[in-house]
Amino acid sequence: KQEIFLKDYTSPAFMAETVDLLFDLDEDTAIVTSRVTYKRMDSGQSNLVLNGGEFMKLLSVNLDGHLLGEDAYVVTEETLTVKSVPDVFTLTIQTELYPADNTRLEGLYKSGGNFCTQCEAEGFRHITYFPDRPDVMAVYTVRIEADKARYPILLSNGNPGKTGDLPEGRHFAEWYDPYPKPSYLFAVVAGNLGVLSDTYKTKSGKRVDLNIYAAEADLEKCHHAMAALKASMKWDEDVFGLEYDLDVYNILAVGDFNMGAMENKGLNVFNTKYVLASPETATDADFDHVEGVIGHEYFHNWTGNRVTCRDWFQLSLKEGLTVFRDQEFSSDLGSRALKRIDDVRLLRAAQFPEDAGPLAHSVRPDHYVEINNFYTATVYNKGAEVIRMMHRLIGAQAFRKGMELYFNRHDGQAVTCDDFAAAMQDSSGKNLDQFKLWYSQAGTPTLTVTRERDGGDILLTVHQSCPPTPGQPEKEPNHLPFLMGWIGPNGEPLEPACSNGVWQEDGCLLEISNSTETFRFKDVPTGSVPSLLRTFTAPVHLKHDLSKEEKLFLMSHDRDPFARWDITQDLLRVEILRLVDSYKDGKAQETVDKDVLDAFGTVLADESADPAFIAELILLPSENDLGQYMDVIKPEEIYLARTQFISQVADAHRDIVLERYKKCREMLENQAQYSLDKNSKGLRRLSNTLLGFIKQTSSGEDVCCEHYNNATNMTDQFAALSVIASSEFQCRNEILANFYHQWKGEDLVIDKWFMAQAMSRRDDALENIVNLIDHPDFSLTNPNRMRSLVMVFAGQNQRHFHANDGRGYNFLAEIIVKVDKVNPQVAARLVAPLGRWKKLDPHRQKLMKTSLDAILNAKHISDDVGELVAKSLA
Ligand code: B3K
Ligand code: ZN
Repeated sequence: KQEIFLKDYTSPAFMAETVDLLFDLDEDTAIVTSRVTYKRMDSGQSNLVLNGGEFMKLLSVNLDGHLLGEDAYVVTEETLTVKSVPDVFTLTIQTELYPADNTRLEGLYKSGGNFCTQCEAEGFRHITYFPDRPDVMAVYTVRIEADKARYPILLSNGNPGKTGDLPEGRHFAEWYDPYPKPSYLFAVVAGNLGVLSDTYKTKSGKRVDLNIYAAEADLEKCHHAMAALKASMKWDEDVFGLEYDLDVYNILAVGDFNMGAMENKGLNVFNTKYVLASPETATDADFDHVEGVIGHEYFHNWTGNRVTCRDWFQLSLKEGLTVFRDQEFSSDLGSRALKRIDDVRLLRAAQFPEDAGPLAHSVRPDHYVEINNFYTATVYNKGAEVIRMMHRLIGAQAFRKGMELYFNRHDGQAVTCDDFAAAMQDSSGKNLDQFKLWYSQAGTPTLTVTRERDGGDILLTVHQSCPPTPGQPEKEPNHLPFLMGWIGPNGEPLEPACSNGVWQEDGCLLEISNSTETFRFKDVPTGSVPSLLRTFTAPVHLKHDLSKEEKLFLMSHDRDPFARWDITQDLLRVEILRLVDSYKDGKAQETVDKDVLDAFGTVLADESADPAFIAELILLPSENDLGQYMDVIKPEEIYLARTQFISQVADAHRDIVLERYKKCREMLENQAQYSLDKNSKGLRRLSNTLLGFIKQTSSGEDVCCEHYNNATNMTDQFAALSVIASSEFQCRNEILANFYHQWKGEDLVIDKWFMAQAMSRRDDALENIVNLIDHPDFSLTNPNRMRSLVMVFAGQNQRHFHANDGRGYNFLAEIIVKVDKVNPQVAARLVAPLGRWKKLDPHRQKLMKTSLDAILNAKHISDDVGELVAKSLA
């Protein structure tokens, strides 16, 4: 495949106006008849060029009722060119597809015996020949025909139309979607499925039928998703005034799916992982993810579907904005501070390393080979941060007005990130020209904050810089909001006047646009401490000159929960890294600082705060996180130092830890039943986090095994399983076996069984992980299963992935080559960890590059994997 460039964009030469599709489904094959009306847009183009794919067979081409001979068109592996077409015409094409053989899970495929589709980004071209690009928007009518007993449920986008019986035990259903849409939002489903139904009444009084389709046995696990859907519909009405626009909203849950879910108009297709949830089989975090993803796909109905992307370079137009919307939705439904902590953790864990490595790209990339490689943390999560910064810079009211303006201007269109920014600029009057650098410039900026006293005032200087990224050696300064506060010497919040900052409800907003900016805070008493980058108002690395004492002070006095969490992470990170640095001859020469230990004790004993928040405070930075702050990552030392830190805390505060744990458990046991309310979730979260410390004490084995044995829900059971799987406990093997037998057949839970082992830091873990590939329940073709072992290992088990003999790298490289044959999109997702070699020592660098070379040299690697491996080696 050729690299394509944003600068080469040209508008479509032909528009498709109406699309009529007939799906004639058999057990293994499908015949698709597509009848499309086209209109010439560019008089310079006499031929119609359509996209296609190598996995379908062209049966016939018919123009305005005339069957075309083979001299009238040209077929290549990727295109169909119809020569010298009129200005307006109807083209009817028949193709034959083989969904049962489709392991790429793109286009039309089968999962669990049912037919479903995945068309974003370029799957529609594997169904029929079509201008498969998002700026070609058409109105679709669909008719599906299939065996009635095998496939009683027949679905597509939009509103239902006629249904009826056909000869030979077959039946049909028709669907009509009145909203013009790009082909990537097309979907069709045929299957034997159960359904959970409900209704929603929109704010203008329209009744919408809601259906979640899943395997009959899974229907009882769909209630949480249904509640989340209704809450999403209500939230979008309340917060943005946006109402649902069809008579039905259908969701299908499938077990084989490349990503989380897909927002097809009126017919979302979901990975079962983000629909099914019951207390016995799903953790509290899983419940939250279901809610978040259901919200995300629903919110796409306006941000993505009604207004879509002009081209795939603009992907963040819909994804960044929709992630921002789902984050706000979850914040409003749950706790804003906890949600922000989660989101920032994810940004730092997934996006910062991407931005610092060979695959760094801007939020709006300007070139690509395979668009599926750009559904990244940068486009999604940094993209959401860009929207969040706009929201902060112009304010919530202007943002809402800007959204209205955006829909007024662009409903039914395919537009660009510039169009979105223009709506925000026009609604607020704020110039966003410099701000838009966030779309085009890759890399995470570093902000360095220093303080200087000038009489009674403090001069606070913020300096910004951004490292080079591939193709972008020099960076311009960014425009960003920087929220901060002050805590006075007695621990009370202060609001000193600021020369060029504006005090808002949650702090003083500084606007930064130059590489160095100084702010004067008037009359700041000696001993006051600044609370910096509150709520993480910009996706940056923050460097500051706060002393350990000042951090400890903020830890106990800052009332802003996010800032309190972040400074605690900072303190812990610095302390653990000090231990890492002190490693010599396999031993740390240092022990944990007494003040840090004491502060930890104070947090543990704090009964006034929300237990979930305490859990966040005591959850140490991950091994991956710590590595990002080192010039050269030392995986083994990081693992040892972090474990040493946990042991010392557990030693120093043994009684508080155990007591706190017991109290949480007692409070939970006193509840009549499992509940998803904030308090119960918090108590589970805290007690489960404490298990990690208890593990390191002499009563560790007893408490952890008892926790496992007493568990009545997956949150507790999985927390204990994870700790035990990574331990040397006697009970380990028995409990792993027990879990497996209890849950055999529950796919999403068996995924967790693989996951727990993939995360194990035991000395023999790598061997075990390699052996699990041969486990009868392991599968390379089911993305969830494959990821639960391989992705979790490579992404989260730094100690063993970076095994000094290169076994971790080899293992991953071999799997990538194997998966690539089955499903290139999913294989490509595994490449990133191997590409981060610049951060390792020369020995490991060499091993990693050898593994990357091995992939490149394998026979027939896909463009998906090829693009990322080549970039990773550069
Ligand atoms: N838009 C889809 C992702 C499609 C990925 C294609 N490789 C899900 C989402 O972001 O809502
Ligand atoms: Zn999305």
